[in-house]
Amino acid sequence: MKLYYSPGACSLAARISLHEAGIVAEFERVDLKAKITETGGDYTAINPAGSVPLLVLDDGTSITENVAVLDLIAQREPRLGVGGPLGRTRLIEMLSYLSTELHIAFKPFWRAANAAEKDDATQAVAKRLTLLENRIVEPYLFGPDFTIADAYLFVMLRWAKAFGLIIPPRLLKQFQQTSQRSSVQQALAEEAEPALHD
Ligand SMILES: N[C@@H](CCC(=O)N[C@@H](CS)C(=O)NCC(=O)O)C(=O)O
Repeated sequence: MKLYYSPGACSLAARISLHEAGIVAEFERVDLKAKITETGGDYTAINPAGSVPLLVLDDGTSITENVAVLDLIAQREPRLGVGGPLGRTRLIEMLSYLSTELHIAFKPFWRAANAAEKDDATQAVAKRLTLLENRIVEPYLFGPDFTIADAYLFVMLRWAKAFGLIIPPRLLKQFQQTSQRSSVQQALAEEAEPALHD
């Protein structure tokens, strides 16, 4: 497998999950502004959407979108998913919320937004973190077991810290606990480059 990534971007969730699953993968960095890969490839020819993550399977099949990439990893290593009859549904419900609500709410921080837009974004992120704070089972989103959704949440809590946003206490506990996992420490060391995102 090969993961196209940008340091500290949402693709970090896939890298953490691959390590958690014990899946050996190659990693190729993408300059998201220039849309060039570290080996000089035209990234838009590889992924027309131009975004990371992109996971290329051993047979050459490409998978885009965080929700799909993370779900694929959990299907390969069910320990990273949620058990029970509605387990996968609950997991996709959470991943979709993280992707379409929380992740999107951070977007103004990445572009040259004005102060009013950043205030609106701060409130939008806070509202979504409050919902998750009320929903987390502790210490992880679904209870004692770490899932792919925790990897995704962790990446966005890192962004929240970097932007000086307030992280509610139960989510902070999830962040601290997740930070200590060896998969996370390995992934952060591998991505120890200045950019947090694009
Ligand atoms: N819909 C995509 C969006 C992923 C996304 O926003 N990735 C960011 C990095 S966190 C990115 O690649 N931004 C640069 C761009 O979209 O051009 C997904 O959920 O995977």
